[in-house]
Amino acid sequence: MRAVILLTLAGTVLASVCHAGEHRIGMAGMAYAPAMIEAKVGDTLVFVNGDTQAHNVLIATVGFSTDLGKQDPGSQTTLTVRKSGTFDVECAIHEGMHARVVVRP
Ligand SMILES: [Cu+2]
Repeated sequence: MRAVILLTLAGTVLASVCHAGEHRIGMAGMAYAPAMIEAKVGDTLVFVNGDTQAHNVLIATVGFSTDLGKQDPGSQTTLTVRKSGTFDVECAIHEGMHARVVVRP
């Protein structure tokens, strides 16, 4: 019984660590993966360029607009979301690269 309780507690702690509010988004093959991200206010998006070419994170949605600049292969950039809403991420270098982020309160 005690072991079950301890395992449950450990699971709860692990779960809270895993849900610490970080979302990793890969950039490779002309795509963000995942391309649909659900986050909460205060969460951090980590864009990881695992490709052999540079990419970019450009947000043109009103109220969320930002440009994280050219991102070289092997590098990562972070963006902490400060308010709820939905915005689109695009790569300024490659026209077809898109992702959508839904931020809940
Ligand atoms: Cu790109």
